[in-house]
Amino acid sequence: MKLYTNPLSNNGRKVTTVVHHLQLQLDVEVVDLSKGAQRTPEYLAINPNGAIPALVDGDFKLWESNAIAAYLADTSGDRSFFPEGAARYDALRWMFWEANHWSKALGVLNFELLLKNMFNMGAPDEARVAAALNDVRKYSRVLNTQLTGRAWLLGDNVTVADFMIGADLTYAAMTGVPVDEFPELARWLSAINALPAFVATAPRFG
Ligand SMILES: N[C@@H](CCC(=O)N[C@@H](CS)C(=O)NCC(=O)O)C(=O)O
Repeated sequence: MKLYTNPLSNNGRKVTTVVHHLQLQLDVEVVDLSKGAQRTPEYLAINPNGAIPALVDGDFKLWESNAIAAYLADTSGDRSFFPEGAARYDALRWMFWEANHWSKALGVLNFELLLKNMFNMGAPDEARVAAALNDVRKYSRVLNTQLTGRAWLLGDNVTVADFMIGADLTYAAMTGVPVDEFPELARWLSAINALPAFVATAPRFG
């Protein structure tokens, strides 16, 4: 199996944390997004969206970070990390929520407050930042409620859904995500960041 990713990407980290947690052996190729390696014809044949992460397992090509994470979690057979039955749909519910709401709101903050500066793309659009912060607060409230009385998102065991939602917060401190306004979310994020998979995949600059 081969994973195409980039160590600075949240979406990449969603998968590399899973790889680390499940101790999977696979080849990893870093796609240099700053040089446009995601838009070469060879890479577009793997992911026509021109984005990382992507996974190749024999003839099977898979893109979308949540789908890759679910595939790896399922094929690993770890039923605590990716449960069966109704709990699986509970995990998937949170993963769809992550893709549709959580990652989008946080993605605006990452773009406006980090990427624009990194790539000399001008000043942050303050109106977009304010709107995204509104959304982040709205969704943080949802998470805070869900985490009240639960160690992890689904209960006693950490699951792939925690990993997806947690990896989106990679740059939370740098972008001023108001995690401390939500005590259960803050408690959970500390626990996520202390997991060996998250320690090992924390982005390193320079
Ligand atoms: N929904 C996709 C998003 C993938 C994505 O946007 N990846 C970014 C890095 S975080 C990327 O490769 N961007 C390259 C580009 O847009 O040129 C997923 O979850 O995998």
